Amino acid sequence: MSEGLKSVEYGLDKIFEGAQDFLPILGTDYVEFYVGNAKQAAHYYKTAFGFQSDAYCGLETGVRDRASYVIKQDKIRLVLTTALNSDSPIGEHVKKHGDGVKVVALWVEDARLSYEETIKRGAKSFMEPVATKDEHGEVVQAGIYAYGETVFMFTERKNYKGVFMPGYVKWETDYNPAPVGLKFIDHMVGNVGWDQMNVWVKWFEDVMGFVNFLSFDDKQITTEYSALMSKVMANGNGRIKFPINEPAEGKKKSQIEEYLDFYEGEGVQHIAVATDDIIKTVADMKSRGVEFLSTPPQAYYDAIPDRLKDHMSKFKEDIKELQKLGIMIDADEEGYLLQIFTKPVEDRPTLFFEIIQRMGARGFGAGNFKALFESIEREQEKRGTL
Ligand code: TYF
Ligand code: FE
Repeated sequence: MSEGLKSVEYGLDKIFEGAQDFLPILGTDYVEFYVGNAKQAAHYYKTAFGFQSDAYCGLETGVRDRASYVIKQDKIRLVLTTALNSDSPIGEHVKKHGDGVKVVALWVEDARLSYEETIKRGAKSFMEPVATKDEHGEVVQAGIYAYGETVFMFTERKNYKGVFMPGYVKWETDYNPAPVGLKFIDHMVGNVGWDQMNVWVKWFEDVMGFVNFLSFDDKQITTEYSALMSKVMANGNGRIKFPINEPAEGKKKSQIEEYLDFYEGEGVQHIAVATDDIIKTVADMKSRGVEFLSTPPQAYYDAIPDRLKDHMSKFKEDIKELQKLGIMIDADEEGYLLQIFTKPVEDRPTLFFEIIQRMGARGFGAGNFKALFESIEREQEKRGTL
């Protein structure tokens, strides 16, 4: 049994017992992208990913330096923000990193306390607590730096009844493509530099009170060509999960190194979103133009019944149909999971999305790593970055 799966054997209660409760997190509040053209990005995520228009701020609402579009799908909220002039830090961020995730907002009961507790434990400040108010109430926010230039924002909204937050108006539009069944954010993965994974594991432990609940070393995550290491950090209730990847030496360039080169630093590599009908969700997204990584080979699908063993009786999906869409299947002690990965959603090979359906499994698809990384390498090959 691999080191990574050991913690799963301990069972539900034990995994998170080392987690601290000084930072209770209710959920992911929103993820904010800094982009070159927020109007077009919002259109893409509505059209291709099935998000719904929610809120807006920009010139029309009296904001002079930026425009932000808030879009929603079930519990997932994305904010697409762009600069309106050349001396904006938003523009600087886009110039350096391309489009990418700037802010991961965590929904908390008390933003001031979350800020104090994490700063006390060594967090670097991005924004001191600020309360914004309108006729619908008050939102309090405070932010700390995580890896690279990525920010974790504590968002307190218990005294707010309006759309999104003060400063935004409801985004009214006649263009409302249907949702594709995306429900909530399952995990968000960060890529960090050489020898930095354990630095960030310690940061999550010390500053955030998280625990390391799964680990994958470079022996497990390796193909003929490249390797990486990964550790999953989780909060006390296990609902917030931040895996951290570090490149490892291989014969050729690790996909993590490719990311670090093109993002010009550390940052969010992928956002995994959950669905409860992956076949429908992925078929829908494909028909709307989302590009997914290429399908694993026939041998991968031939091995599925063996891999699922005990879970085969519970397995409801049609393997042929999963194969047609390129969806991968993995199992652990507790159940199975179905997952698939998009190609990068920008021109730089940086951020991508994962669509995941958990059928009891709490792992990350370790059994799929080889097939997945080979598929990523086929893309690296085309880009000349392998
Ligand atoms: O989040 C995870 O761990 C899985 C697998 O570069 C994975 O989705 C790990 C590393 C990576 C891509 C996917
Ligand atoms: Fe993932």
